[in-house]
Amino acid sequence: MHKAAPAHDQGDEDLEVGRPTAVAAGMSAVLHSVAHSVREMGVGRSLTSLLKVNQVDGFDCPGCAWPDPDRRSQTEFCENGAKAVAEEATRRRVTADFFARHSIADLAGRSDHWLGQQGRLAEPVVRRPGATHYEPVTWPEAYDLVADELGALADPDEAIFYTSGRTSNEAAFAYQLLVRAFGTNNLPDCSNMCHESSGAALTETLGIGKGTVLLDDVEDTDLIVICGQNPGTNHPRMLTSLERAKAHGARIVAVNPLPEAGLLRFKNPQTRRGLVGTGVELADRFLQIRVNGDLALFQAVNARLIARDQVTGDVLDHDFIATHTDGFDAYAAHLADLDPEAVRAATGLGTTAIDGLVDEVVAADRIIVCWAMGLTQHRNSVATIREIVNFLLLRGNIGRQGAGACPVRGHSNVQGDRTMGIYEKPSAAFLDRLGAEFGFAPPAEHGHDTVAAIRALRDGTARAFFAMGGNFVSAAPDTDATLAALARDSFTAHVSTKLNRSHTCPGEVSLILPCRGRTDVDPQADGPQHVSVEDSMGMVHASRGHLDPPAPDVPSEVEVVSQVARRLVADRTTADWVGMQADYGLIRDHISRVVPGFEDYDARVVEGFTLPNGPRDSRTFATATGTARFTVNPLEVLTVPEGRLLLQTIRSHDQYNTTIYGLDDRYRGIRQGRRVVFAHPDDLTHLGFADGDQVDVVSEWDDGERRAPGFRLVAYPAARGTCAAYFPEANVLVPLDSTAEVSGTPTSKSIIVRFEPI
Ligand SMILES: Nc1nc2c(c(=O)[nH]1)N[C@H]1C(S)=C(S)[C@@H](COP(=O)(O)OP(=O)(O)OC[C@H]3O[C@@H](n4cnc5c(=O)[nH]c(N)nc54)[C@H](O)[C@@H]3O)O[C@H]1N2
Ligand SMILES: Nc1nc2c(c(=O)[nH]1)N[C@H]1C(S)=C(S)[C@@H](COP(=O)(O)OP(=O)(O)OC[C@H]3O[C@@H](n4cnc5c(=O)[nH]c(N)nc54)[C@H](O)[C@@H]3O)O[C@H]1N2
Ligand SMILES: [Mo]
Repeated sequence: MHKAAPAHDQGDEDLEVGRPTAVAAGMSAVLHSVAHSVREMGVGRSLTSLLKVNQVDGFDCPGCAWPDPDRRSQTEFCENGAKAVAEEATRRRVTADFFARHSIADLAGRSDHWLGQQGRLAEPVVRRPGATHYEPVTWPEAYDLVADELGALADPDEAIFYTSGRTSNEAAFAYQLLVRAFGTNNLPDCSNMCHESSGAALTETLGIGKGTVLLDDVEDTDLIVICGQNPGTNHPRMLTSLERAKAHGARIVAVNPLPEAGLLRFKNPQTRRGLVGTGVELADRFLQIRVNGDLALFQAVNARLIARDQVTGDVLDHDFIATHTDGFDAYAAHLADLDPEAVRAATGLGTTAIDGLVDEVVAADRIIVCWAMGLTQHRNSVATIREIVNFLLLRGNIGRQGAGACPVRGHSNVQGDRTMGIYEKPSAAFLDRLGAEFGFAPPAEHGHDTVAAIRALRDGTARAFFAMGGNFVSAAPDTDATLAALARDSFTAHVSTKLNRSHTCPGEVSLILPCRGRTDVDPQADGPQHVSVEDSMGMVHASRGHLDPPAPDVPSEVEVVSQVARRLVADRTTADWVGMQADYGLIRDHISRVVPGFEDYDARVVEGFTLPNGPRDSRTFATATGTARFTVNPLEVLTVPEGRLLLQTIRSHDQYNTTIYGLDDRYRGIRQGRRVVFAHPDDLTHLGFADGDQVDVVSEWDDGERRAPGFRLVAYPAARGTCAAYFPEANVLVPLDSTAEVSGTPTSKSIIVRFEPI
């Protein structure tokens, strides 16, 4: 049995549980964002930064990847975007004397919330072998140490290079070049835990691992189906688009095990009516699905569409199917055997609910399906997303105005990082172009994704860990296993803006390298630099920071990469690392020759541009057959043994992944605490518990049990048989080996658990 004690200041003595709300945003969101910003940044810095968010001459919001509208309002941000900005632009500083006061053991006992609150990292620090504390180090010494430690490895594949999704295109491209020049494709990223399942399913069936819609499509369509996503908290600006879609006559169907506030009703804080009125009803129909039921739901819908077409002949888009797809006959034959009992068991939905959705679908000429983590973090996630593609193909909902697939990305540049080559399985074509551009032979063998990287560290086949952002330890599954794996490292280095749990389990030699973020100015030898990012819909634009950095000598991410590269791989490629650091335009020039769709990048990025997208632009599909592909996906119902529930892990309204802004989850009625489990009152009764009980949550897996101690049960209108707890507190429960088929994503949304009274 693995056991994790809660961090010592993480007690939830003040926890209050109230009623959930059914409406998102409105005046309270404005007040919350202003209060939070002023507390962290002060009035002046708040104004300078918030007025520059998502403006043409400003910076891209470091919050989510939802695109910016063309005509931006003066305040193109949301409550949670404002919190993301304040988190980075805070005036608090973590300097070397902080690390003198706090030993590593002390830091390891602190909560994620406390760690993040200490402020921006301002000085590089090192932990030397056997030391109990981090101590100051000069920048040149720090870079030398990185080069010496990595250079001393017997094999480049012994190093892991992680990336989170805030890194700019320029930094990401330079970083992957450094890593490949060093000699490995060990480039796991947060995407492995996020939309990898979407990328895998869409690449196979549509020939591109990205969505096929633009903002205009979402705002002018007939039906939007939103599955496994909580936009009111995680993509609040999407609610504005949904409101516009409704104004144009669209209908919205929400598919979710929880009645999330933002899906049900929205008061747009950017309009007067939204500030004072009752807001608009968003979802016209809510299907409260059982966790992991979506594959069955889409199969049931698709089977009904095919059956209705057999009667009327006008439900399916026969021309589209004949011209642009393959595999329809096998698919239709497979669905003919669909077992209604299996559908009911998997979805928890009755036939009326499913028939109702089918009626909506048949009435809608143009349909968009949006999804996020509720679909991607299950064992059958790739199959589920393939099934959504089947659904879209049946009625020709790809490559038409107002129709298509819309995986809604998380981190603000996670899609761009992948486009730039942050990928452990790069294509041969990409490597060929990269090698030709820089006169070297990149390694061809595929590298480790996140889970494989943890295994390699655990087994000792990898010994060094370098992170470009993120918080690997708290984001990864199986926290105790990940902590133990990282602690075996001979060397770790984290390029970070804020202190986090990953810094508290150093390798033998360990560095924390502070860096500049989106909001900071970035002066280099050739003048002030801007970077660029790609949003969830493949639109690329520039981002310029305006604020003073935490300390004058804190480098940009590009500078860190360039300094390490000059010491580690200077003679291995033709890259001019000094020149690229002085002028990021040079990096963009390289990108324009290596990455398709980025021609004339440096000039075009000023205005911004949209990347080409075959399925969307011209119904061309770069798949194995050159057509869009129907796929047959076996339906296996995830059965939960008696006395157990299916746990999903979610974000509160007051966090950004592992960064905890505060301890409230306003829309779900939670205040001043995070160790809660939401479950249906009848399920609690059935299991012999009641609202308010304190329990340990225990997950069950082939290799044994895992325990998350000290949670309060909250009676909540969750789908029957399911429950929910917050990420990252519940990550100890996610078994390392429980991953999605094909994509390898940890199954953070379907974990079998039981409760034990304490
Ligand atoms: N403020 C804020 N913004 C963020 C983030 C943040 O932490 N804070 N994180 C960013 C990142 S990296 C990402 S990836 C996104 C995440 O955005 P979301 O995917 O919205 O985030 P989660 O909280 O994981 O929510 C998952 C949703 O799916 C539902 N769900 C769970 N299981 C199932 C299922 O089996 N079927 C269906 N249909 N629904 C299910 C849950 O009830 C919940 O509503 O947000 C990004 N934006
Ligand atoms: N159980 C469970 N686990 C999950 C999920 C879940 O839903 N459930 N979601 C998964 C998902 S979708 C994701 S995307 C991952 C997130 O995994 P990560 O991206 O690794 O985690 P974050 O919490 O976003 O990383 C926060 C840290 O990034 C650093 N940082 C912030 N901005 C910058 C910057 O501009 N530059 C640099 N260099 N550093 C910066 C700060 O030091 C901060 O502490 O977690 C995954 N883990
Ligand atoms: Mo994510």
